Amino acid sequence: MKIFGLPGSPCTRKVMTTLAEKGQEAEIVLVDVSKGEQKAPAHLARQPFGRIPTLEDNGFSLYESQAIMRYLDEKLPGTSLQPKALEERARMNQFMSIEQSYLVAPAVGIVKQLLLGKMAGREPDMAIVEAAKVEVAKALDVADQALAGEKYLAGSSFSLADIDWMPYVHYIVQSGVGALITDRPNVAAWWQRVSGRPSWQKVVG
Ligand SMILES: N[C@@H](CCC(=O)N[C@@H](CS)C(=O)NCC(=O)O)C(=O)O
Repeated sequence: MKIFGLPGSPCTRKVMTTLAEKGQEAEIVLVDVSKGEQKAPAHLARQPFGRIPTLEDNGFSLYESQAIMRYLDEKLPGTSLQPKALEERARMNQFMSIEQSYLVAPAVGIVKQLLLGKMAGREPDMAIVEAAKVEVAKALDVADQALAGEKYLAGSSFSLADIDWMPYVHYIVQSGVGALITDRPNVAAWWQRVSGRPSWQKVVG
């Protein structure tokens, strides 16, 4: 199995964490987004939108990180990362959709201003940061409510929904606005719980 991606990218990390949960590894073929390699013809042939990651498995090629996560979970042996109970599975899907629809864009806004911008020596645009924080807070409030009395986003079991949220929560903390997490006690407890998992430690370590 090959993953065309970048180990530090959130979407690549989702796939790597899923693999680690299954006790598996794949070869990472670097696609360096800082050099624009995701827009090169060779990669566009794998991912027509010019994004990472893409999975290649024995001649089968698949992009979109959530689709890859589901494929790997269903293909590989080991504990399922998709709850059997219909309601929990539906809630897992709901939280994966929330991540794509409401969390990613503002989280990327924060990361670009506070983390990547800083690394490039640029002053952050705090108006963008503040607007993005409002949107991230909305998604985190929803998660905080769902996590009241539950250990994981889907309910009682760790699932693909948790893996899906972890990379951006990690980068929110890394961006210096970790109060967004620690101010929400259920999200904070969840983050402690999931970020200590060996799979995640392997991926970020
Ligand atoms: N919905 C896609 C999003 C992919 C995506 O946006 N990947 C980012 C890295 S996490 C990327 O390729 N960024 C470079 C770019 O936008 O050109 C997925 O989950 O695979």
